[in-house]
Amino acid sequence: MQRIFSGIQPTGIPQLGNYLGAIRNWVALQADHECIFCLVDLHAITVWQEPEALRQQTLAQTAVLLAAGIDPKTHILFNQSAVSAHARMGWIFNCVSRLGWLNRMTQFKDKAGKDRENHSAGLYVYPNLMAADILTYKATRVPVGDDQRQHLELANDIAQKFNHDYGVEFFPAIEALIPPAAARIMSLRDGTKKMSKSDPSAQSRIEMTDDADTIALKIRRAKTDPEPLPTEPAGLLDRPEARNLVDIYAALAGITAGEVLARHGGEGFGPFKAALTEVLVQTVVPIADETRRLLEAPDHLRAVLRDGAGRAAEIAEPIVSEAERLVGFLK
Ligand code: AQP
Repeated sequence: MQRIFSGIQPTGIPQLGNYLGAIRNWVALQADHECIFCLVDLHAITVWQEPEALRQQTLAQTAVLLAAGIDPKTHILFNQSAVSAHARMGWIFNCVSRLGWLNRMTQFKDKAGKDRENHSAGLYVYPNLMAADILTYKATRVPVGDDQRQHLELANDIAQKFNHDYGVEFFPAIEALIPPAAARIMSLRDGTKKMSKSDPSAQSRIEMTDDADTIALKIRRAKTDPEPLPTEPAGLLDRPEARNLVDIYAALAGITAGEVLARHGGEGFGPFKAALTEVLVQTVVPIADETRRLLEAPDHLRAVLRDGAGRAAEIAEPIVSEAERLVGFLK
């Protein structure tokens, strides 16, 4: 059985893009993989987090993941900082990875923008830590959204360079599992920007704890253009907001964009948004309700994470110790 590692940052409430691009896929992969799911709090602090908010968000994300169907008994769910192997392997990889490789990472450029000098060094070396997260477990498959493709290529480069430098076949190759539909859900306010849990505007995203009224309001306010929906996907090419809403509908209903347009092409956005709200409510509201119920028992959530961290450390410790020995650290 192949081992999967995947992570999510506790930087806010998971949004629809996290769900359709990652979490939903994680739930399905549990059937035939050994899965390690991680709330990556070390990554979260690469940008400023209020300490108490970070703790609360870690618990809230745990609740959303459980509500969405993650099984913490058969698989492993924990927060990254509770297993020191990540930081140790991360440091080794900081020394294996090359500045030239990091300079090419588009996510850093997007997040840092023009104000590059004022961002943390952690944000810059984030992809090295991400490689460490995966390779600390010698995981071979990583389910992620399309935005993480470049980081996984870098992780493979780091693994290969480590193996080459130390003359061993220690780390395996990693395969990205990117869902074909819903690979990238865009902001409801700007169809050229990805939906993000830390976007300052809550109107830009559907949160996985939103109730039916909130969802309806956000979709009613979602940016669109004045034209009716086209009848063919080609008609969506230069209409990013329309395309995003069609993609969201398609991903939720498990059909293609072409099939959505076969049903709704020619409609104005009023009726289409009503239909979209309905499929969104069907998916999001049961998860939101269960999340609220789980959040009433934070001690149970903490116990789930503690148990997961213990089991994660059992896998990670021998691998990071061997990497340290290969590097030449005196044991
Ligand atoms: N808009 C998206 N569409 C599809 N997939 C997405 N993912 C994130 N946004 C979208 C996928 O969700 C997983 C977890 O992401 P993350 O929390 O580790 O970091 P992120 O990609 O930076 O997500 P956010 O919501 O945008 O967080 P912030 O606002 O903190 O930066 C990943 O597999 C990602 O591909």
